[in-house]
Parts: sequence; structure tokens; C-alpha cells
Amino acid sequence: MNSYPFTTLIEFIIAKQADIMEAKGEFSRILYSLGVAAKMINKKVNKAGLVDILGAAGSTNIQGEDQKKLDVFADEQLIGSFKASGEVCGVATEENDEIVVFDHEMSKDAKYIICMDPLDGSSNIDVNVSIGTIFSIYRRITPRGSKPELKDFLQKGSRQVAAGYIIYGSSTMLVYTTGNGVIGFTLDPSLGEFCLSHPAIKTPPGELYSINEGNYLAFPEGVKRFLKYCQEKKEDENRPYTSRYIGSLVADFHRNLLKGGIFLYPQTLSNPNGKLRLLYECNPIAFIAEQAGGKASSGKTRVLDILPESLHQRVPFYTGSANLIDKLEEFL
Ligand code: P6P
Repeated sequence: MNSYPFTTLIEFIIAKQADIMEAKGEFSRILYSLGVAAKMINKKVNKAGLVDILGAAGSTNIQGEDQKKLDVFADEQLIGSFKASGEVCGVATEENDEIVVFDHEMSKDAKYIICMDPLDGSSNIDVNVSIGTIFSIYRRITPRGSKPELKDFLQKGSRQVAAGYIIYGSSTMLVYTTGNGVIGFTLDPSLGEFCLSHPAIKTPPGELYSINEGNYLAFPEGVKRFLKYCQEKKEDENRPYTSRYIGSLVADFHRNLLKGGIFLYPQTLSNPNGKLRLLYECNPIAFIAEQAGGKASSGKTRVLDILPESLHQRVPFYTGSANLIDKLEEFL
């Protein structure tokens, strides 16, 4: 027994081996490789203001957004780590237009594929707002030994075997689920170890909403009516609710996951299908939300039931406390 009062990520993985997927160590190696990349990214994020790593890397991603150097660094770190795990045969990432195939010997037989947003909220890097890495893990559906194909990545979110995020904030946390609840680890920088800090995260009923109200005029009428409901004075129901919006999905979601609340990103004038991407933002966050007792909807259907049509597909996204999603759906 170690003398350190916390369980580290690697100790937890080894102890929980039997509960995790095929328990042959595949997920353990993926999670371990993710932890290594997260520490590398965290080191850069924490020093972003001090090193010449801010500002556009000169390239743009498929969304036409300037790629900040940290985006590119995070993408490279994570791809390198997943490759090194030997358990992943390919990755779909916001920073790459097409799927990234790992065709070297070690990975050709790998069973898993990963969809990820290496550094979400990166437009906030320069102003020191919390940002995050979001990941989603699936079993491939094409035969092992062959090259992964697009259909391995266009699976419904309900087929995820694991999903999670790393939030680089006042502390750096790894939060994930393998379908048996939501677990949180906090990085102890003095040790360089992720330590178990939230063994079973559950989202309470919410009295808080998160939305960019600058897009109000473009919102669907049902969303407008829901917002008015949140803002009405009804003391016996603790209304008006609180409004909190950071503009960084992982930060807004993490607060609501722990304290209760609803995050809304409806369709807007500039994003008629919503802004958030189904594969590597909405699906992993939806899996976590549901595993913590919450819900996630596109306004029309459960997010995890949507059959993706393209890698960078966007959907309207509503997620958080079940009581607030249910109320929103009454208005929609
Ligand atoms: P808006 C960050 O760029 C991001 O993709 C998410 O992290 C965040 O929730 C959303 O966009 C914020 O968008 O239009 O409110 O700035």
C-alpha cells in the first residue's frame, strides 16, 4: 500500500482491470497513453503566456478556424501517444480533415478507434480561460489487420465503449466513463500523477442555464420560451435560475456536471445545424452526461441515437440535468 493518501490513475486502472471492457489491458494502455499526452499538453497550457506557443500556427482546420499552435501541439501529442499504446488503429480529430490511419505494424491489429477534439475552446487560450481535450473510444467494425475506414468512425454515440475529457483549469482533471458511472482524477503537479478525486460523479437537478444569448434572435421559438421560463420569477421553484456561460464547452459542461445545470447550443444564423461537432464534442459529452444521471438531446432526438453522416457533422446540442432537459423538451 503506498503512503500517498490518493489512488493514482495507473493504480486505479490496474485495480479496475476486470471491470474495464475486455480487461485484457487494452483500455488501460489507451488510458495510460492519454494520461501521458495530457501531462505534456498541460505543461504547455500552463506556460502558454511564457513561451512562444500562442497565436495562429498559420494553418486553418476544416472549420476554417485559425489553428493555434497549442491546437496543433495537442493534436500531435495525442496522436503520438495513441499510436504508442498499440491499441488504436486510427483517429478522427477536429484538426485533421480526414481520418488519421495508424498503418504501422503495432497498430494494424488494434481493436479501437478514437474520435477527439485535441484542444477544445482554444480561442480562449490567450485569455487564460479553461480549455479541454475531449475523446471518444469505439471498437472498430472493419476486420482487425485491415486499414480502418470511415465507417469505423461514423458509429452511433450509443456504441462508445469509453469517453471523457481533460479540463486544463485551476486544476487539471481527467473525467471519463466506460459505461459504469463517471470518474474524475485530479493532476497533482508535484507528483505528475492523476489522482482519484471524484470516484462517482452524479449530476443533481439543475437551476442554472448556459447559452450564448448573443444568438437569441436566431434561436428556435421553443428555446426562447425555455429561456423566458428560466428567467421568470417563481420563488417556490427557485426561479429565476442563474445564467453562467464561459464559452468553452468543457468548462461550461464540467461546472454543470458537478453542480447541475443545462448547456444549450441551438442552431444559429451562422451555424444553422448548430456549432458543436457530433463525433468528438457532442457524443463523448452526451455519454458522460447520461452516465452521471443527466441527458443529452439534439432537440429532436437523444444525441447518442444519431447515426453520423460525416466526420465533422454539427448538431444542435442540449445537455445537463435531466429535470432541465425534460423541461426544455416540453417547450421544443
Ligand atoms: P460561441 C469553442 O470555440 C467552442 O467550440 C466550444 O468550446 C464552446 O462551447 C463554443 O465553441 C462557444 O461558441 O459561439 O458561444 O463562442
